[in-house]
Amino acid sequence: MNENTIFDKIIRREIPADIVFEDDICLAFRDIQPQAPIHILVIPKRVIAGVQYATHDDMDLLGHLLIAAKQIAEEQGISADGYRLAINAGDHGGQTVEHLHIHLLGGRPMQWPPG
Ligand code: DGP
Repeated sequence: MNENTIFDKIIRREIPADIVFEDDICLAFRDIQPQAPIHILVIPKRVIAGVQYATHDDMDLLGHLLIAAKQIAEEQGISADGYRLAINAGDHGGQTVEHLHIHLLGGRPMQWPPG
C-alpha cells in the first residue's frame, strides 16, 4: 500500500491544502486544478489506492465518503442547483493519484457525456 501519495502528504499536513471538511474517517480539500467553480476532493484517511481495489470490507467507508460529499455540497451552497460526484479509476478512467478520491464538482451546469 503506497502511503506516500500527494494526498497522504496532505492528510499528514506535510504539504498545504485548502481543507473544507475533516472527520476521523475522511478529509476534503479544494482541487489544485479546479474544473468547476466548486471542485473538492473527498478522500478516506485510510489508504485505498482506488475504487477498483475496494472490497466488501470498505462498504461503510465508501458510504461515509458519499454522505460526507453530500453534506459538503450542502455547506458549499451547491446542493439546490445540483452537482456531480465522480470517481476516476485506472488509466482509462483518468485516475492520476493512487489514493481513492471522490470529485465533488458544482457551481455550473455539467455536461454529459463526459470526455
Ligand atoms: P484524478 O485525475 O481523478 O486522479 O484526480 C486527481 C486530482 O488531484 C486532480 O484533479 C488534481 C488534484 N491534485 C493533484 N495534486 C494535488 C495537490 O497537490 N493538491 C490538491 N489540492 N489537489 C491536487
